[in-house]
Amino acid sequence: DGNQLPEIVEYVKGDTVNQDENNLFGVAEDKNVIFISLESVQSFVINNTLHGEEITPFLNDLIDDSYYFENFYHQTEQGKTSDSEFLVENGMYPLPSGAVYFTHGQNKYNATPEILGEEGYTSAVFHANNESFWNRDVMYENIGIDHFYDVESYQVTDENKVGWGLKDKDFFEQSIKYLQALEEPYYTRFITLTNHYPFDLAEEDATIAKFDSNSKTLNQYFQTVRYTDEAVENFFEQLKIAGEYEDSIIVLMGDHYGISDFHNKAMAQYLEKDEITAYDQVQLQRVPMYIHIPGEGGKVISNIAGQIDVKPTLLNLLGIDNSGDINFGTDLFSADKKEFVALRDGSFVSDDYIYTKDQCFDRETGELISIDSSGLLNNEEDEANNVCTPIKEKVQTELSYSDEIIYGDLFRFYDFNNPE
Ligand code: GP9
Ligand code: MN
Repeated sequence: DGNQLPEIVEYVKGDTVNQDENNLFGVAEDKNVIFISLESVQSFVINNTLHGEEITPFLNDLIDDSYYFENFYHQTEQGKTSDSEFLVENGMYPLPSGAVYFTHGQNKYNATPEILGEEGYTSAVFHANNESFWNRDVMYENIGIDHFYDVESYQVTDENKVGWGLKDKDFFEQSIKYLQALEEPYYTRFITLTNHYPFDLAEEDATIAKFDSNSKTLNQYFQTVRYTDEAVENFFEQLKIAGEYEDSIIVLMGDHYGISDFHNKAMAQYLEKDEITAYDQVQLQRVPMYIHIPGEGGKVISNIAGQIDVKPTLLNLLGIDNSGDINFGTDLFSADKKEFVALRDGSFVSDDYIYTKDQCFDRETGELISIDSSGLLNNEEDEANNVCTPIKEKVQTELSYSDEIIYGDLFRFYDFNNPE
């Protein structure tokens, strides 16, 4: 019956957004959007080296003429790539377990493609996998994505596939003709695939040597990340040649981690640390996030942020009034950002603290501040004991509001065109 909705609406209004405080509102009005979802790319490879070589030379250079968010976290759970898509399109959290794309693919949403559709945009997703993977065919139709170029749209041969399917370079090359044929302005998402576990790559495609550790997974990861970096570089060139570059804003985002905590020993070896602590584990959930706007300079932004923030950010850049929307993000360019980034397991990052697994750390130093009441140790200093608790409670409230909307399909009871 939507009984909880007024409370949630109040919360969202009081706690989020603010297009007025954003001086980039409308800078990309009527521009195309090309969103590149970088499979399993984590931030630790950016501006980092292996065997003395840059791992991602193109993505490193791209920082110079993009807005680059260096403390941007993925917020996905079991729905992996589909969870990241859900976050980006809706500014809501995916579910604590299962994949919302499967379990609630037919809910009412107010997703970015629907909003942009009303503004005259054509939307499309490009991804060389079966359309039903993650129930995408159902969800995409529901949220107003006009075209889905799935595996059927691509020529996949023994030569141009590896691991999960079509190699990223071939994927981008074969996509260009479809992109060019789209009516403008368009809102598109390209989902890469080569840098997917188990990170297999043909010898001749590898342009950096493997890492040497007890983890075959991490050893190979650097090679497929490098391959994706090159594929994106080629894609930028092709976009320029095809005349699709100048009128488009290009967003690049890592979808989720690629290297799980199972590989922490090897990860510690790579990062030259004694061990990967719970604090490090949270920091490893950072994924690269770029917003490239033609004619706008570059800037590295250090504010804490997450995938939940993408929707209001994009709508504001495109100059679309979204003040009546219900989402849990804040514009990445707003001076007045939310005080926390919630990870889906209840861990959070705030300006000052990182909380995870009942432990509260200083965000800057990684020092353990306390272990809270439900933890194993008793801390002498009660006050220090509690610094994370008030934020932890807000995080719980926010996650459960988002879940309630999804479980109750509450947007059935909300008129986005006439918000109260
Ligand atoms: C599959 C691709 C990768 O279509 O999105 O899936 P993932 O396992 O990362 O969710
Ligand atoms: Mn993925």
